[in-house]
Amino acid sequence: MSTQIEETLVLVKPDGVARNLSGEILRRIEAKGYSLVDVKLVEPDRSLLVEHYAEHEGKPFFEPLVEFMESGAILALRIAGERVIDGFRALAGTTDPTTAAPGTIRGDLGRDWGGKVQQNLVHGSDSAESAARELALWFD
Ligand code: DAT
Ligand code: MG
Repeated sequence: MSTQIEETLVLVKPDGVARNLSGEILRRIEAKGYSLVDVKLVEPDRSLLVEHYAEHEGKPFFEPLVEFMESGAILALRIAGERVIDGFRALAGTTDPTTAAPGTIRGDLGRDWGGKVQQNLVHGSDSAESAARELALWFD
């Protein structure tokens, strides 16, 4: 197991920003012991979102997902720490906020609003390769 410091991309999605949960989400990240490297509030072009979610292109939820991500401001975070990629995914909880475990961001703060699974508050990169790709997209 590596003890190297990793970096990952976290996005507070438009539902999180609109519900004023950015501070609560940041609090959990900081309380876990991860550090903030860079932070910005953005309203990205559709092309960035399509690129960001390229792995899901063609799936039935792709279009609603991109539309949702275009619906308001997003808080993009570059965070760092040992094993932060897996660690943040654990903090976030599983994809469906209705069944995500209590104690997680999605489990405590999210739910299925009108059948919209995409409204799950946060994104976190899922591997070292994704983190490098996504940080370059959002921050470089
Ligand atoms: P995660 O965000 O947990 O990495 P993912 O990469 O599989 O999940 O999917 C990206 C986003 O797409 C996810 O945060 C919410 C949405 N999504 C995934 N599966 C979905 C589904 N079956 N129906 C509706 N939205 C979905
Ligand atoms: Mg994903």
